[in-house]
Amino acid sequence: MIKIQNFIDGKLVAPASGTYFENIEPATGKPYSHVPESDRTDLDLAVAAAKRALPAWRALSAVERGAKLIKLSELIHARFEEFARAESIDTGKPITLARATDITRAVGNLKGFGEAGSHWPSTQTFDKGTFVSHTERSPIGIVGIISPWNLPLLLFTWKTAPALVTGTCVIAKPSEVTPMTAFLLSQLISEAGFPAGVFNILHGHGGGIGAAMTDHPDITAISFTGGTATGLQIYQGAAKHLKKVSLELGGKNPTIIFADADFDKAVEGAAAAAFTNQGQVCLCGSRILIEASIYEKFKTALVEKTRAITIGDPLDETTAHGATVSKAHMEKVLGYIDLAKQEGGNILVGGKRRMIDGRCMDGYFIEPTLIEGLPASCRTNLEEIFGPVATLIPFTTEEEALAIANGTQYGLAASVWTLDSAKAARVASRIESGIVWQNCWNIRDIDTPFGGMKKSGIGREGKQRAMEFFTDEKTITIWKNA
Ligand code: TXE
Repeated sequence: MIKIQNFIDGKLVAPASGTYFENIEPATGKPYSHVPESDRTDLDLAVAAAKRALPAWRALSAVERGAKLIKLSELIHARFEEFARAESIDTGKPITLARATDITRAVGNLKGFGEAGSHWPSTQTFDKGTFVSHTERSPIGIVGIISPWNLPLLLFTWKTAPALVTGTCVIAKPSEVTPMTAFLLSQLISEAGFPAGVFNILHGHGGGIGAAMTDHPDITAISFTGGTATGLQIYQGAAKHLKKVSLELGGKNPTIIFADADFDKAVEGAAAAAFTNQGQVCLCGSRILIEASIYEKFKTALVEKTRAITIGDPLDETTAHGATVSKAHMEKVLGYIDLAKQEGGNILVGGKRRMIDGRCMDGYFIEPTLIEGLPASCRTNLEEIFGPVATLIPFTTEEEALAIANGTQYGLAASVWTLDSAKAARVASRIESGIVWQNCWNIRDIDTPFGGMKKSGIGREGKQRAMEFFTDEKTITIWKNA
């Protein structure tokens, strides 16, 4: 049984309370590691270490700080397979996906933000003749990073890398459900050259150590990715201290298929958007809106494609669809399938837990599921399910598609499938979401702003936006004829 440790002040340490809880492998339902239950004592130690480290860390140039991130990316890359395997075991996701997306992008985040430090447009100058003003940015101090379980190392690095390169000291908490790759990373931080206290990692439950981070007066900002309900709690907790927050929350994203789309690519795109990572990506397209004239043909092709998805042991190279992340989450998703039936939905394919022989016989597998026959305004079509469940909704006009697409409290992402570029542009500009993909899905570029409208979040991440979040801006005005 692996014993995970916190990383405080440059050292791997046990939690002050000495308390640990079990970490379950979702593909087998069996515990395989122990996770520290950190509390306020651990947090105070981490904050004190960060305070000591901050003056020297912020005094370094962004290039010097970035070099340490680049070194960390190289160290992870050198142990790529170990990280990919750990991510697959911890989350239940196929190892092929952990390699292609999670670890590849984690390495890319560390390298990309490491390089960005030296050339982001952090200053501006305004020359008004008699006076000139310029702005400069400085790190906001000690920041808290709270990350989720669906893309553990990818999102952990996506948030910590910009914080570190801009000169803040970090206290980061990975999800208690998937702590393993952050633990592996913590073993490389000192070797990458980070001074003690700059980058601290605490493990534990959100309601305990996560809430304590939100409430700590010396943590000046919280960057969070997770569910909307948790985001709201963090927002309220942070408000007490007037803390800066960046919240990346849930989605109920539409995939809009017009009759003039490239049919085969749209079927493939809709399936990928619905089921990648067992539907546990905030960007997943869980509502598939299909123009009525091609509804039956599209439905038939999509059902066939969904039925062909290989479900199995995440460590098997041929598996395309693994386990959902936990028993509780599996039960939540199955509960939504029951709700869909009660609301009058017709299950076209899937709809059940999948039992698998051998090593994975007690794993948390759910079949990729498509449901039709539900009104756009029912709970199944309004609430985030965050599992391998998508609904099919016919529409007849562009206006109707837009009304359905915009008819939820969320506004994170959408994809639009049509070969009419004017229509694609029109629809994209009227969709209420932070990201719209045209004839593609989940193309993510580190340089572009990332985040949601409405209840999908506050603020934007991505290269420049993230670095702005972790810095404060100052204007200095100089009277020229003094
Ligand atoms: O995530 P939580 P949960 C959605 C998805 C899912 C739902 C709940 O719909 O079914 O959220 O998932 C920490 N103070 N998403 O409960 O709670 C927690 O420890 C401070 C969407 O597993 O949002 C973890 O590190 N921190 C999503 C992180 O918050 C707290 C990804 C995320 O956990 C806390 C995951 C508290 N009071 C779930 N409570 C996305 N946007 O990608 C929990 N945490």
